Amino acid sequence: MAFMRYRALPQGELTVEEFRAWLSQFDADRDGRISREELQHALRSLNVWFAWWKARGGVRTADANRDGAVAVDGEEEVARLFAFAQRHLHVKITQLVPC
Ligand SMILES: [Ca+2]
Repeated sequence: MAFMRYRALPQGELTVEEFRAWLSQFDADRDGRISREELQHALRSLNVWFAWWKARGGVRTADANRDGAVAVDGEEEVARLFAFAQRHLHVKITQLVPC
């Protein structure tokens, strides 16, 4: 794959929609789902340590329907991954569920 520059995760407090927009750029095969490999790229772009290990944990936590990936356009799986990011990546989130 060619070297790509990704949009950075916005600093400060994030909404779910901002998180989703950031996440969707890592959907390399455009199937609407973030696989473990794709999540690993996302975490690497944040210079997260142990990206492989955290990507595995993130998908495991967020994959509500157990299809092995996180649905980017689904409410539940993105919300779960968002909660995971908040706990493990020290990402600040304004609200978990958009009003
Ligand atoms: Ca994908």
